[in-house]
Amino acid sequence: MDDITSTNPVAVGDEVEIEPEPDTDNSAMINEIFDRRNYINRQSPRFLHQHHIVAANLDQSLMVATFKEPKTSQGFIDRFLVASEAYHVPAVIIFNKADLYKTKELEKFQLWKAMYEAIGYKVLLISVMDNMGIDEVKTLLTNKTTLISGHSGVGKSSLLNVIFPEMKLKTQDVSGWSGKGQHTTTFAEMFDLPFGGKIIDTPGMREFGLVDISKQELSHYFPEMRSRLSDPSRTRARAPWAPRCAR
Ligand SMILES: Nc1nc2c(ncn2[C@@H]2O[C@H](COP(=O)(O)OP(=O)(O)OP(=O)(O)O)[C@@H](O)[C@H]2O)c(=O)[nH]1
Ligand SMILES: [Mg+2]
Repeated sequence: MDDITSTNPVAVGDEVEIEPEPDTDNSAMINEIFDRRNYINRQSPRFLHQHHIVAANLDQSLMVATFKEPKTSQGFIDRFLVASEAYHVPAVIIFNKADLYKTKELEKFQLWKAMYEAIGYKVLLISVMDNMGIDEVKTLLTNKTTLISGHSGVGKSSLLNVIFPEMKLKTQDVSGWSGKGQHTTTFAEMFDLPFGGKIIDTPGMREFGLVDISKQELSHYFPEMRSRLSDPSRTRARAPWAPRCAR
């Protein structure tokens, strides 16, 4: 268990044993937290020596990114992918707000898609606004437990509302002043999907700080490095970070 250094001993997705509290309406006490199959954690933004468990017992994690309003950096995506690899959660990258992309952003998308697909990640281009690519996302979510994360304002809650309108999650415009999201979703919450599966909406993150990964270990969480690590001659022949330098 992570009860020593994590800011939240119980996380969304945890399986627990509860005991109803007598003389209360719906309150119960958690008696036991069962072992986690996996989880995603990140550095606590407030206490740098502690970590925060974003969610547990996941089948997959979706990183919602965009090139516009607000831009997602490659470093942010990579740190999220490393955390997913480290804790054995398959990750998918979804670029939203395609309706706002011009030629420059579309070219960049093609470049990044090729780069991430070459190392085994699924990459989708969608627009919640134009209802584009939504069926593919639904197929991806069916009968799975999925964590959805990304910066504030990228459209995580909007995506869930279009998939399942009864959810009626609160959404809010990206601030015209800062160009950033306004942290509309404030806590992680899990919902049952009508077509089978569960989805966890989370508050937007400014940064995704990695925890508990040593320098020596880090390369193991880059799929393109793993194959080179087992073959030293290839490591020398080509810089291992080459596949991820597209900007
Ligand atoms: N143009 C455009 N705007 C979108 C799209 N998807 C979402 N938005 C807008 O982006 C803004 C932010 O959306 P939210 O769903 O609140 O974003 P979020 O990722 O849940 O943000 P936090 O809860 O703060 O983490 C809203 O004004 C949405 O209407 C899209 O495909 N295209
Ligand atoms: Mg939200």
